Amino acid sequence: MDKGTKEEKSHAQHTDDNPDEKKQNSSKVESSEAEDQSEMERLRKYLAQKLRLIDLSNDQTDESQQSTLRELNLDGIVEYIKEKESCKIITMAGAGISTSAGIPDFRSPSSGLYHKLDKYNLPHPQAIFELDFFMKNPEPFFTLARELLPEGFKPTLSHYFIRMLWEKGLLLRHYTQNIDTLERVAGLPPDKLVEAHGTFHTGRCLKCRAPYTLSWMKEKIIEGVIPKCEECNEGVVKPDIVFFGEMLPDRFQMLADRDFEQADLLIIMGSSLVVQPFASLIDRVRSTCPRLLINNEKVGMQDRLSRFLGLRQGLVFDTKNTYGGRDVAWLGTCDTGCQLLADKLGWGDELRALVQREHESLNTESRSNN
Ligand code: CNA
Repeated sequence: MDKGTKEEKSHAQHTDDNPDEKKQNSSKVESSEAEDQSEMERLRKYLAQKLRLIDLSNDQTDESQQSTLRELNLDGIVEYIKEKESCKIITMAGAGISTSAGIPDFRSPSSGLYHKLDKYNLPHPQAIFELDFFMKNPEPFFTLARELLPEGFKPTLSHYFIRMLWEKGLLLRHYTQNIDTLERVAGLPPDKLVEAHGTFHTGRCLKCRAPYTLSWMKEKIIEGVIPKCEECNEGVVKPDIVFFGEMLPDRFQMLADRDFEQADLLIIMGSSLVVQPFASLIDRVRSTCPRLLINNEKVGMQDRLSRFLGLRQGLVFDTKNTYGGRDVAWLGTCDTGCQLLADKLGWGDELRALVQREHESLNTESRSNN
């Protein structure tokens, strides 16, 4: 490190001493860099074409290189929202928007559910959400369901921020991986909501498909009984959440196809962006659409192969990269990030008041139910 700094310094001194030589050296470096770059670009296109990875007739590279944000930070996003007339925003969320409500996520070290499944004696952590395993042994899932049931949990500030985007006429759609129904509790209308991994709100018998309500399933789950169908007396009633190996709801595919290409801004919150096909929704917005990640950690980043092949896959936070200029990572809790964003948009007090009002009314409701 020291050596490098010394060498850089001595090189700089040498060229400073002789401006003409410096100019010559620098243009030599630039032209060889330009040659390297165009060689790389040729190689990239050749490989991409050979591997049929991209349609070069519609190569988006040039468009992608234009920066759509003046500043690659929260202020740049705020300025963009304010300047864009009726900005169409899509929000995408994961378990991280609900952890402050007391519902653990999957993958956070130590607090995530995957670190607490030892007692269930599973072949691997995901088995608890695998259909094949559930059919053979539904007990671990229902034991866990008791912890996850939308009972007494209140939506977080992040949920109310999403509702506020809707109230301000800016929300094109909210896509959630969460099954906790907190978006509904927060008052987001069903037509603005896509529950990509289904929901606890309803359930179905796996044998005869008879439908069941949340309150019916909840009663059984809280009693510690596996919910059995009262129609056919045989099948287990499974909440309508999507297990690994199951298809996502039709609504997901249908709306994703038309929403993402219309979006002016994508906000991703509280997800590790590892579960597919949800994670790759981030690549379905236009190549100029800014993407803001609000999360404890950077996730969903472009891998080296995609970068080399010039594929529009993954988030690019490195501003030096040629495909940068539209992705912003704000690292911290979702609630802090949403409040900060609301403050900068001039809606901070309104959001605080909304959360307070709604929490008070949920407290009153739960007192009168007990
Ligand atoms: P995940 O894989 O557990 O990732 C959560 C991400 O959020 C991680 O990157 C965390 O660092 C981050 N995070 C956690 N808490 C916060 C916070 N307060 N502020 C900011 N960032 C935070 O969860 P995903 O949602 O990405 O994975 C998809 C799974 C999780 C879906 O199939 C869900 O059904 C499933 N899940 C849902 C819930 C729920 O409904 N609340 C709970 C647990 C798991």
